[in-house]
Amino acid sequence: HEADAHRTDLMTITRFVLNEQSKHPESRGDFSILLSHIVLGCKFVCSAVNKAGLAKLIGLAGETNVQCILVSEEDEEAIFVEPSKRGKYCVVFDPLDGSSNIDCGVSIGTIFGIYMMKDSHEPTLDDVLQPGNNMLAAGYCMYGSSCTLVLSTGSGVNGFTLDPSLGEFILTHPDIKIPKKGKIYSVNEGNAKNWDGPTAKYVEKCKFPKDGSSPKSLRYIGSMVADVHRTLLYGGIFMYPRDKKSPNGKLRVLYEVFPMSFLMEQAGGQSFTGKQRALDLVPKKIHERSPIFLGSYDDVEEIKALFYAAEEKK
Ligand code: P6P
Repeated sequence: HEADAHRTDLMTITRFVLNEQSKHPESRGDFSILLSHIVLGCKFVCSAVNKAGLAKLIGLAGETNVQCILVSEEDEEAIFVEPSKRGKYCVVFDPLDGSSNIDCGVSIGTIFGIYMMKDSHEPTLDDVLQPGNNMLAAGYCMYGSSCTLVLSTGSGVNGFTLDPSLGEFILTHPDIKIPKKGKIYSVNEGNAKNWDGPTAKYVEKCKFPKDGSSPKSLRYIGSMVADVHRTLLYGGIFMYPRDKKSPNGKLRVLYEVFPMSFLMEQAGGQSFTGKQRALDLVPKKIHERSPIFLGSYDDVEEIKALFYAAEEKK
């Protein structure tokens, strides 16, 4: 039967990654091996998180390392892989973003980005202090009612859902495109007292539109992966602005802002820091923060206009 035929022709993330690799005949497969290790890590975290409380996550010691530098939100210093196991890629990641939400069952996630080393000599921090434009791939895995992995390797965005009976991620959201405009704004209104002018003006516009349109809905989960995933699928804007207490906002450039900005642009949206296109940022420190406004193209365009108008008045 037609339905059964589809069931046997499952597009798994493994097949998807290998299909991508076949588009680069010169590649030796290191990138596919790296992605498959990241996918394995996400499956491991998914099973641990689903045990309603994290057992101590022991490291997944991979035999063949194909990366040379690892930057994790959990580690103050970058991790340099030992020379014998060194590859040509660098991975920046937040292994469990939003982990303060675990106890109340709110969706949390892993966020990652992949760079190619600048040159194949001794790796240095410069290999990860690259602009977001240089990222080769980015993605997140959301641990919620289902385990969903959203990935881009530079030619669009695809979503995969873990089928626990197979232990495989199956392609469920092919070629995700974010709606050009949305009806949702997502920000922690509790910081409103300390917002800068353009942010306050934009949120005011969302709540009391002057053009007679209906107000936007506020949705804020306080877990970046969940807020961004909803924004990607339903449209709208997600913001973590700067404020008087945190002049660079709260979210980290390398493993929160860049990967989510990469995905948004690949899905037809955009991502802005209040000053510039987020992916144009060049980080100077591995745990640097930046304000962020990302989501539907037209919604971000509106807040950009308010920031640029405020610049002009200075
Ligand atoms: P606030 C979670 O702690 C996190 O890093 C992101 O996942 C989330 O978007 C943000 O912080 C929430 O921060 O200040 O609104 O609680």
